Amino acid sequence: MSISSKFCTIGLRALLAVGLCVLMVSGAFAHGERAQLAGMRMRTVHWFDTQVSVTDLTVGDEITVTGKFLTSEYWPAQLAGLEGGVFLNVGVPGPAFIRIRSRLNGVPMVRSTRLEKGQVYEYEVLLKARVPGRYHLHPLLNVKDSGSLVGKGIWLEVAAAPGNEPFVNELETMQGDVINLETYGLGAVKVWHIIWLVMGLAWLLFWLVRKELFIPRMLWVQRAKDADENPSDIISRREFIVAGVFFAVTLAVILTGYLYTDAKYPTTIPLQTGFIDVEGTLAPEGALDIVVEKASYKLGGRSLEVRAQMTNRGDRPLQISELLTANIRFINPDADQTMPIFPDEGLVAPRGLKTSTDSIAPGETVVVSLLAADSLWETQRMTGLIADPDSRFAAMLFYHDDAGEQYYQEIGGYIVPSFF
Ligand SMILES: [Cu+2]
Repeated sequence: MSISSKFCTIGLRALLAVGLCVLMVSGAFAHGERAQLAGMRMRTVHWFDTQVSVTDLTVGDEITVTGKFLTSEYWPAQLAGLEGGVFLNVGVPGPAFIRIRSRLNGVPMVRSTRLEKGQVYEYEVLLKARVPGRYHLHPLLNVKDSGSLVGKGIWLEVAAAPGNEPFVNELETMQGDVINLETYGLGAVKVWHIIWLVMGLAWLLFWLVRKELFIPRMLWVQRAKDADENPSDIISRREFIVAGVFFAVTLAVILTGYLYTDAKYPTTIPLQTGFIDVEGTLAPEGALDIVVEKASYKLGGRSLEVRAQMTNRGDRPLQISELLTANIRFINPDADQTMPIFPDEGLVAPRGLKTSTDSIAPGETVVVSLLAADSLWETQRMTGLIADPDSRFAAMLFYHDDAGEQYYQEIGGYIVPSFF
């Protein structure tokens, strides 16, 4: 493990860790997707089929991000679930795009929603490029009290508009005015900043001139207390009047601002906060019963081994093609067909999955051993699994029948770490 990754995994969280990792890790994954706990990435949201309509665009161009996710039944108990509030978004460093529209299973996601575990949701987010640059864009769910759960990132290249034209974000209000949201209301923002800066500075100046900021006054109060006097007596009449004037002016400014804005914009509606309902769909499970018997994570072998009893209840043979967990795809190279692998798609181990059984015949019950092995376990910092106080795993298993029908379902269970 390199020094940089050690620094990042030791447990320095929040800004410090982000700052360090950004400085020390190569630019490729510099915004924290690997910093999330391995168990959390495996057992919350299984993102798959993530695609963008275009990867090279110029400022003002639109781009659609589409994909699907399956919400895990193995959601960690200590983590707030999807029932409390979820907002569909994209993760990109800075306000580089604007979101024009987003849908979850066809329902507009202008507000937050609540989701169920064990359901499949299909999303679509329409964005418009705003700032030139190279971005790693992720679909993500902001989950109330849990934070952001991110899907696989895709690199996008945004070029400046011809002639460096500034970005325009125009829309028509209910009154029929066309406004540019990039500049709308900026004057008022500036005026309010100036008003409060002036007020704050004046207040500080009054006390600075008297050389009576915090420490001297604290000492005065201490001295008065020691001498058994009333510390409140140190507030002079002048100080009292000045403080009263500041208080009155502050209230007057706020009230004036409110009344002025109300008169200037009589027709407004408040920001909307309610939840939007969206129905999930069930995963297209084939006629395959899977009972996980044992799972182990081998640190040295950088592999996850799952032994499961599988029963084919259908009338067609089934073949396992892929295991997906924590956004990493382990593909069975011997499978006749797999889910599509997109050009430049990251986090794919094309030969990462080995199965002990080539295909499961109709009516057959076999114990299948699945071995998902790749250095991605290490580079994606999944090694943290061994330090999880709740050692469980979850993954998606993709399989198909001999007619080419694709199925998938979630598997999961307890996992035993192995150091050898
Ligand atoms: Cu990223």
